[in-house]
Amino acid sequence: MPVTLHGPSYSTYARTARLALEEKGVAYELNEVDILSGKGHAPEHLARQPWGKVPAFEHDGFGLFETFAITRYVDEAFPGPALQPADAKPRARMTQICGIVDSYAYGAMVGKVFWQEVIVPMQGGQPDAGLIADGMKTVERSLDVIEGLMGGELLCGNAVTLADLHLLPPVEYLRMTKGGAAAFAARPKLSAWWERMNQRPSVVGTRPKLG
Ligand SMILES: N[C@@H](CCC(=O)N[C@@H](CS)C(=O)NCC(=O)O)C(=O)O
Repeated sequence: MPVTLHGPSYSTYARTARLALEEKGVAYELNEVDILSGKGHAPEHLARQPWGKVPAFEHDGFGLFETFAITRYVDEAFPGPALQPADAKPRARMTQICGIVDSYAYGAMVGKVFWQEVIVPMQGGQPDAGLIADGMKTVERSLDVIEGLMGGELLCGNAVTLADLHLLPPVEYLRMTKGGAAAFAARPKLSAWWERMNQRPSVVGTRPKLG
């Protein structure tokens, strides 16, 4: 049953899909589509993901894109520990946190704060302080809301769920920034969550190498 994930190891969304595969114990091939050099818009990738984004996923000829669809499919199609709560309320909470990451947190944490503070200087540019300040407002709100929703040692109880796997990759990049690290350290429940998640082999094994 061959499984392929198309996306570079530095992509947060691709990492979320890989975390789901690793937590389920599913063997997969990683095809490192380098979006930073424009490979996302090559015809063979556009055939998998019409917007040129990553990740895209294949299982036995079944193609899928959109990370939440991929992680739910991985959880439901393969044996291994369940990554979604069975009960309606914690399951809805999990979906809500994944939605918050998609709609608000990712864009601020990665698209604004991390990009301006880490990637722009790596490329020889000058960070835009206005974009960082704007991003930090959404980061602070996102962290407060998610910490307020936390229902156990991890985001949705004491077992790992898709909510943990969707939040962790953007948080890893956020914590590489000065303001982001301070904002994160100021949230005790999320800080303890990070320490717990950080011990998981899936998290250690998919850590991006930058630079
Ligand atoms: N809605 C998409 C978002 C994926 C996404 O934004 N991926 C980023 C990398 S982490 C990307 O491909 N960026 C390249 C681009 O926007 O052109 C999903 O859930 O898979």
